[in-house]
Amino acid sequence: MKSAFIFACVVVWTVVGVCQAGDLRKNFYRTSCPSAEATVKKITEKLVASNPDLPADLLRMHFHDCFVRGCDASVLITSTANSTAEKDAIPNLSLQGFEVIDEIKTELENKCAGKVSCADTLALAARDAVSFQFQKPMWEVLTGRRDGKVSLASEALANIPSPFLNFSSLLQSFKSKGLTVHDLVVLSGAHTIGHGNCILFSNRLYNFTGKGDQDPSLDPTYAAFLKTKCQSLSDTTTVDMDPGSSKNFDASYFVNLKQKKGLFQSDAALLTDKQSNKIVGELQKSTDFFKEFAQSMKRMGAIEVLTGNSGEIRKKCGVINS
Ligand code: HEM
Ligand SMILES: *[C@@H]1O[C@H](CO)[C@@H](O)[C@H](O)[C@H]1NC(C)=O
Ligand SMILES: *[C@@H]1O[C@H](CO)[C@@H](O)[C@H](O)[C@H]1NC(C)=O
Ligand SMILES: *[C@@H]1O[C@H](CO)[C@@H](O)[C@H](O)[C@H]1NC(C)=O
Ligand SMILES: CC(=O)N[C@H]1CO[C@H](CO)[C@@H](O)[C@@H]1O
Repeated sequence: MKSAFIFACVVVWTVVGVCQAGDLRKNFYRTSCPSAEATVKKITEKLVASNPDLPADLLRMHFHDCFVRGCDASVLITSTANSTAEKDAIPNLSLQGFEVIDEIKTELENKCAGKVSCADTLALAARDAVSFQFQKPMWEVLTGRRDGKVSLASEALANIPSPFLNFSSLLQSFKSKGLTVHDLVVLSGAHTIGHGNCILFSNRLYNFTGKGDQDPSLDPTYAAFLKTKCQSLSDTTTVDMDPGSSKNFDASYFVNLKQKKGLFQSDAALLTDKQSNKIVGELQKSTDFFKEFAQSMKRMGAIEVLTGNSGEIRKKCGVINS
C-alpha cells in the first residue's frame, strides 16, 4: 500500500513536478526532524506548568485555525498594512497563546530550520497541553500539515461559528467542514475547560427576546448564579464554562448540559435536535467521551490540510515567507 503510494507519487512528480501526499501520517518528521514532537512536548509542558489557562487557549486556537482555510496556521498570521488577518477578527476575541507557538517554533528552527510547519506545531501543542494538564494521552496527532499563505479577518467572521447560533446553523457550519452531527456534539465537549465572556451570553440572563426576559432553556438557579458574575448586558467579565468542573477535562460538560447548564446558546442548542440530544445522552461518562473526542479531534485536525508541496513551511509563524 505504502510502496504503491510512493510509486504513484514518483510518477506524478516526474510528470507534473508536484507530489501532493494528501494524507497526514504518524510521525511525519521521523527523518526530517526526529526531535520535533519531543521538542513541542517539552516546551509546551514547561509553559503549561506555569500557566494553567494554556490548554484551553491552545485547544480553542487549533479549532479556530482548522475552521478557516483548514488547519494551516492561518490563525497565527499577523495583520499587515494591507490586510487584516484572522487574528484581528471579532471571533478571535480573547484568543491567547500565540507567544507559546512562537517560542516552540524558534526552538524548532534552531534544531531543523525550515522543516516543521506552524500548523503541525499548533496541532501538537494543543494536544500536549491538554494531555499534560490532565495527565493522560488525550488524542493522536498525525503530522505533515503545511502552512497557508492567506489569512483574512473576513473569513474568520464567516467560518467561526458564533455562540448565538441555533442547531441547524451549527450543523451547517460543521458539515461545511466535512464534520458530522456526532463531531459537533463531541467537539463541543471541549467546553469542559476554559472560560467564556459575559457579553457572549448575558442576553440569556437579561434580555432574551427584547422584553427584559431570561432564556427559558437556561436552568434558573444557574442563571441566578451567572447574574452575580455578569451584572449587565455589557459586562465583560469571564466565567468558567463548565460550572464546578472547568479545571477538569471530563464528561461533566454533557452532564451539565443535560441539566440546562450549558453556557452559550450554541451549547443549549445541542439539546434542541432529537439526534443531537441523544448523542449528548451517550456522552455522560468520561471514558466514552475521551474515546469519541480522540476520533473527532483527528477529523477536525485533518480539515482541508495542505500537504506535499502545497503551501510552505513558514519561518516565523506570524509572517508569510517572502
Ligand atoms: C460548536 C461551535 C462552537 C462555538 C459556537 C464555540 C464558541 C466559543 C466561545 C464563544 C467561547 C468563549 C470565548 C470567549 O469568551 O472569549 C469558546 C471557548 C472555548 N472553546 Fe469553543 N465553540 C465551539 C466549538 C469549539 C470546539 C470544536 C472546540 C475545540 C475542539 C472549542 C474549544 C473551546 C475552548 C477550549 C474554549 C475556552 C477558551 C479559553 O478559556 O481560553 N470550541 N467557544
Ligand atoms: C501594500 O500595498 C501597497 C500598494 O498596493 C504596496 O505598495 C505595499 O508594498 C503593500 N504593503 C505590504 C506590507 O504588503
Ligand atoms: C436558525 O438560524 C437561521 C439563521 O439565523 C435561521 O434562518 C433559521 O430559521 C433558524 N432555524 C430555526 C429552526 O430556528
Ligand atoms: C432589550 O432589548 C430591546 C429590544 O432589542 C431593547 O429595546 C431594550 O432596550 C433592551 N433592554 C436593555 C436593558 O438593554
Ligand atoms: C489576540 C488578538 O489578536 N486580539 C485581537 C482580536 O481582534 C480585535 C479586533 O476585532 C483586536 O483589537 C484584538 O487585538
